[in-house]
Amino acid sequence: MPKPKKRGGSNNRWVKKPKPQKQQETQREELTVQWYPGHMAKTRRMIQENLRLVDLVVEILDARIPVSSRNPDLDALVEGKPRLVLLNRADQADPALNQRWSEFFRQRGCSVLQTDCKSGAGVKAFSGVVKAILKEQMEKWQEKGMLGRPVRVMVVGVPNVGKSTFINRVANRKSAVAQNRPGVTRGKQWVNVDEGLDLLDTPGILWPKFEDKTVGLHLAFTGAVKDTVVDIETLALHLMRLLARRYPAALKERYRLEIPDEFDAWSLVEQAGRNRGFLISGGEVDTERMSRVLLEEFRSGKLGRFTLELPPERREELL
Ligand SMILES: Nc1nc2c(ncn2[C@@H]2O[C@H](COP(=O)(O)OP(=O)(O)OP(=O)(O)O)[C@@H](O)[C@H]2O)c(=O)[nH]1
Ligand SMILES: [Mg+2]
Repeated sequence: MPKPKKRGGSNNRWVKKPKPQKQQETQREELTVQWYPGHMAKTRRMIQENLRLVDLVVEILDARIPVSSRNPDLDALVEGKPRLVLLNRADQADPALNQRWSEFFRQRGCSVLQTDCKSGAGVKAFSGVVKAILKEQMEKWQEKGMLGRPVRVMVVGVPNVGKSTFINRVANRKSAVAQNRPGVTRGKQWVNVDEGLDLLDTPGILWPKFEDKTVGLHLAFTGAVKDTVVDIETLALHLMRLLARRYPAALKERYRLEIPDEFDAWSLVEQAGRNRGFLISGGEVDTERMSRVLLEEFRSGKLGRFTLELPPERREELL
């Protein structure tokens, strides 16, 4: 088994460097993901400062990882503000689990919407839901004669979850820059939807330390963490292991993998690379290329629709 080649993320002090040795289940490489650059701490302060200007906070979660994409600091950060949870990227997540997650949040008294901002599905319901949440407050405004006061909404979430795309969908125009990589939005931006609604776009934020390593991994799988701060081959190894346990049929179909009951995740990466014809001199598999392809095909949805986390009572099963 060849040694993993190039290793990324060399200059990030938060990343524990994996040992340069064969990647096997028995010598599993640890990968500790951390990414909390200065602009996230700055955004945190900006969110706090702007809170008094808004009537409601939209918390956008990634439907594929509703636990890991929930900022544990958010409750303290937006204390008391009415909140709406969006399960975005619903088109990339397991449909049955989208339903279960929506029920989970509803049972806990949260308003929740499933959205696919790529196609716009689910977005139409947004303004009605906001009005329903703010009904009493809006009636008070009317009593006070504050006619025409627009509803102001702040949109928050982890990097790359789709905040700017969501805002563009609601506004029906490309006001906010949206791209498929984390850390695109760098400052606050108000977007006026119509005379009744203003949306505030914010840069994606994470938090200083992931208490659970799985959280960091899941955020890195989905593209909420910059790829340059993690080792791509180690990340792919972990993703391969998780998918081989949970969604083996998708791997079998896309990469023609044979997955035994007792499998070695790194061998599966190699097997997939070989089947794809990713070879380098001497017939070795280009595992770095295969690792990038696996992550890209998972993130783009080419591999299928996956939800990596179940509602909490059964979450242990997936970790
Ligand atoms: N498939 C799918 N892709 C989406 C969805 N929402 C957003 N995207 C894509 O995700 C990528 C990131 O979207 P952005 O809107 O830039 O994400 P963001 O949360 O503003 O990211 P930052 O500003 O970096 O924090 C873009 O390529 C979008 O097209 C969705 O519901 N489904
Ligand atoms: Mg953005």
